Formats: sequence, C-alpha cells, structure tokens
Amino acid sequence: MLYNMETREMCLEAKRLLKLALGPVLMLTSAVVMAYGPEAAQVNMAPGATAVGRSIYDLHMVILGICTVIGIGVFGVMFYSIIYHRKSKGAVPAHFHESTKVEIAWTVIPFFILIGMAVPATSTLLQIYDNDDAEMDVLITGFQWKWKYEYIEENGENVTFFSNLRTPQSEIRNSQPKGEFYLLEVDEPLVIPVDTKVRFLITGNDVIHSWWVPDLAVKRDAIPGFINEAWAKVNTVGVYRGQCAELCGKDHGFMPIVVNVVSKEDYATWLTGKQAEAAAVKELMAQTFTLDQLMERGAAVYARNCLACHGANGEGGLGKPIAGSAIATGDVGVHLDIGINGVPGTAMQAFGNQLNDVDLAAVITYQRNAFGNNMGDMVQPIDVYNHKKG
Ligand code: HEC
Ligand SMILES: [Cu+2]
Repeated sequence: MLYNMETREMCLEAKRLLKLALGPVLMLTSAVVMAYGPEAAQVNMAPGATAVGRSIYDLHMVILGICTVIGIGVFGVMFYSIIYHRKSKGAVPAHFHESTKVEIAWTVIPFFILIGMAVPATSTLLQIYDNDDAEMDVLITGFQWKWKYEYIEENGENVTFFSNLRTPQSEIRNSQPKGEFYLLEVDEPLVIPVDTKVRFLITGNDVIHSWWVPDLAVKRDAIPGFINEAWAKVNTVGVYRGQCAELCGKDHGFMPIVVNVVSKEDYATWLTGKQAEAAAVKELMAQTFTLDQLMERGAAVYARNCLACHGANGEGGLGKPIAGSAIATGDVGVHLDIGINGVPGTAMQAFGNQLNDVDLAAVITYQRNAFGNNMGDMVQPIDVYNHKKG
C-alpha cells in the first residue's frame, strides 16, 4: 500500500489528538502508526507475503478470539454481579468455602483452554523453525550501520555486497522534503526469487542487531559469534521493507532492510549482472586512475561508508575529524593502513574486507584531498593490493 504525504499529515494530526486525549499508551501506539504508516494504521496484524506469515496471522486471530470470549464472559459475570447483587439492593454474600465442584471446574476448564491454545501455537512454531530443505542460503551480517549479504555458493551464486541507507543527507537534515520511503530505502536491496525457500543465516559483526522484515515474518537477532537461522518462501513478487530491530548505537534507525522478491528468471538475470559487475571491478583493479577519477569515486564511497561517523564535511562525530587530521595529512601508508585494518577496539572498522581495492584507493585519496586537506597525493588500487599482501 502506498504511503503519501497526505496520509502522513493525517497520521500527524491523529497523533496530536491522541496525545491530548488518551495519554502515554496511545502515544506509543500512534508512534508505531507514524513509523510504519497505514499498514499499521489498519489496527490488525498484517498476514504478510508468506505461508508462515499467514499461519502466524491465523494463530493470532484464534487466540484473540478465545481471549475475547473469555474476557466478555468474565467481565460479564463480574459486572452482572456488581450491578444486580449490590449491597444497596440488599444482597447477602454466600458463606460456602472449599467447594470441590468449583475447584475442579476452575482447574479443568482453563486446562482445556490452554491445551486448545497450545496445539495451534506449537504447530505454527514448528513451521517457523523448520529450516530444512532450503533451496538457497544467504548469510546476513549486521554491521554498524548497514547489512552485508553473502549468497552462499551452491549453484555458482558467490555474490557478496553491502546494503547501505540511500536516503540523502538533505532529507535527513530537512533541507529537502522527505521522500516516500524516507529511511526505508537502500542502495542495494537483497534480491531473492519468488516461490523459493530461502534460508537466512543471521549474525553480527560488532554489536547485536536484528534482521526484521514484517512481511516476510522474519525477525531474528544478529549476534556476533552466533548464527541464527530463519527462512522465508515468499509467494508474491514485490518489494518488502524492514529495519534493524535491536538498538545498536547511534545510527540504529539508519540501517533499513529492503528485500526485492523477483521472478526466477529476473533473479537469474540479476545474478549474472552481479557476477559481471564483480568481474568489471577486477579489471578496474589493474588500472591506474587520475586524481579526478579517484576523487569522484571516493566522494561516493565516502558518502556511503564513512560519512555517518566522520561527517559530511569531514568534521567528525562518532569518528575523529578528517579535515586537518594528522593521519589524513600525514604518511599515506599509515592512512591506508587505518582504512584497511581499522583501529581495533574502536568503532573504526576494518574496511579491507568490506570495500574492494578500487573503492578503498578512491576513498583514501578523497580523504587526503577533500575538506581542505589538499595533499595532492593519490592511492592506486595496486597500492591497496600491495598493502593488504603486507
Ligand atoms: C562506525 C563509525 C565509523 C565509520 C563508518 C568510519 N569510521 Fe573512521 N574512525 C572512526 C573512529 C571512532 C575513529 C577514531 C579511532 C581512534 O580512536 O583512533 C576513526 C578514525 C579514522 C581515521 C584516523 C583519523 C585520525 O586523525 O586519527 C581515518 C583515516 C578513518 N577513520 C578513515 C575512515 C574511512 C576511510 C572510512 C570509510 C571507508 C571510515 N573511517 C568510516 C569511526 C568510523
Ligand atoms: Cu542494527
């Protein structure tokens, strides 16, 4: 369902009214509506795009039904007693106790209600955790603050890439109106084929993240040192969006998930395209670039990978300033080494296995020549290659 500015306005208006009228509980509800748009505003859970999602939805409806009947029954008897047997009407309390019949009834009835709930709940749980017989596997790693997708080689996939937030800084800083998929868009979505059982192996690189895509009925913690499993067999082609669901630091709200479910033919085409791209980068690695070329590529790599911590103008933030940094204006080898190996024990990650040699050369060159650093020197892909070799 689409989510336009008008509905956003309506959500805002609704939020204001709720705040006034109904206090903190409803404020929380309206915040959820704000965050997830009209899908959440439909009040009920959404069944999503998978059979498991459907089962979870059905289970939810059954349990909700049982709870509603119990609720109406209990409150009905209670209000009936309060109203029709009140003291002012001359009601006199009964004096019986230790009634075996009543005790048996209030033990046996809930027992059967609980069994009645446990049966569908267990069968749904078994379905959720049935990770067997997957047709393909994707290793998902949470990073501060992006996701890495590795297609595990089974039928020659062998594709790896990072998926970064694509919402421009101008929208984040309100110098431009926010787009339809504000903070829910990435540069490279996860692409999977429709009607295919895909197993997700989920882990974390630095802190605990959580990979959550409501329409796929998948929400699994991404924990460093552990691999959690989940799976989805999506039966409708489409774009499904989600977010990191575990508070993981400053940019927790800036690492969305986009899953593009495509036909099997489109998936094959996409895979071939990705492999061709990887081959093209390999070719680029052997080339020598001009300063302008490196700066242009470097600016894009910086915006995607470094800006969150080092700032749009190299002013720093969570990371140290790059503008005027002794490292960025000092020895190239030391600078390159930090780019490749990071600074252990700090948020400065090792980018050596995240970025290819061309992008690393470009971004280091960029840091040395942007933000008034003007060093005039360059790093070429071959330098990165040699440095990695040690
Ligand atoms: C998650 C946050 C984060 C990201 C993203 C990040 N850095 Fe850093 N960076 C840091 C931190 C923190 C430090 C300071 C480490 C220390 O204490 O020495 C740092 C330090 C540096 C330094 C040394 C600066 C100095 O003067 O000491 C360089 C160079 C650097 N980063 C390059 C990069 C590059 C290149 C990228 C992108 C490819 C990048 N960083 C992305 C957090 C980050
Ligand atoms: Cu996260």
